[in-house]
Amino acid sequence: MFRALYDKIKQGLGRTRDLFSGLATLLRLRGKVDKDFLAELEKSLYRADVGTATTSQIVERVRQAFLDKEVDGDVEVFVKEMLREQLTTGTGINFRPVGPTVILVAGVNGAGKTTSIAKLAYRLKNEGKKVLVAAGDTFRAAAVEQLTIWCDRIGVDLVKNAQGSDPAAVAHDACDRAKARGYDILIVDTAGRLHTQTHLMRELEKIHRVVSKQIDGAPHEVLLVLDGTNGQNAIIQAEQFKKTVKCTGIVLTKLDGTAKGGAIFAIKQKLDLPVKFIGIGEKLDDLEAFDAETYVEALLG
Ligand SMILES: Nc1nc2c(ncn2[C@@H]2O[C@H](COP(=O)(O)OP(=O)(O)OP(=O)(O)O)[C@@H](O)[C@H]2O)c(=O)[nH]1
Ligand SMILES: [Mg+2]
Repeated sequence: MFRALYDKIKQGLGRTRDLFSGLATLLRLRGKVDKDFLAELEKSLYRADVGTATTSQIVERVRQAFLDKEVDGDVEVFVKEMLREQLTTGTGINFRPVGPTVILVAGVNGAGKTTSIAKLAYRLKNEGKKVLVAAGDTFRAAAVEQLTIWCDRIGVDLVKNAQGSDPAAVAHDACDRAKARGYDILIVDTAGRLHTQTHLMRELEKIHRVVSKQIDGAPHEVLLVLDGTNGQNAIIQAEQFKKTVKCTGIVLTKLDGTAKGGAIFAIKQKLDLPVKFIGIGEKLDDLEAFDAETYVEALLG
């Protein structure tokens, strides 16, 4: 089971792995750690898109620990360990012991919010949870229909209203229903928005507020969906989102279609939010709980 998951993530990260292959090869060399080695290490970390801060930190620590020493695989272990340490392993969803756990999902247009919600609903349903979804994107034409198709396919219930209606009202109704009918999970979709669109950011705050009045401690999770193909450019957007709503974690999507998976290190460092899930494809089972050790092993193993 673990092996199958590892292979799947490894395959999903294929293009990023290509970018990390220089680093992987370097770490497997045996001999003395000298200035050339350190320069090469710096170059390959940088090329792998892990970000300047992480790169300098790793190079410096390797220099301190290994300069002029003969090494035999220990640098490889050391660097992998440091990369792992940079990433907090996602704790997954923090479930409430009683009553519905509310998960609000936000992000810019096309980041992969709705698809990730479908994948998450599918995953949670398979774990035996009673899942309700709220079609809080009443803005984009066909958004409700897209979510309806997904929910029908998965077999989970959906609360929706007409396009153009108030998304906070949809969230409100969904909370009522989740409480009344004993759902374990309520996942609220939202329209894509840019942090520069003040009215839409206000709307997101409103959804947040309405949900918090309906259910104790809600939203229990606010997942920010970031498009992995944007690499480190996703960071600025995320910083702005964080200012408007308190986020609890990140879903990093589309890692299967990009070589920019190394940006996860910079994302974690700059945002100080755990990556909770990664998207590695368009199918329902292409969302994986993020695990730092598996990720680093998949990049360099
Ligand atoms: N390859 C790949 N494609 C993905 C992944 N996640 C989402 N997509 C695709 O990205 C596109 C946009 O996904 P949506 O889920 O509609 O994105 P959204 O954030 O809800 O978009 P808006 O509601 O318009 O803001 C779709 O074509 C998805 O199939 C992923 O992990 N891998
Ligand atoms: Mg959507």
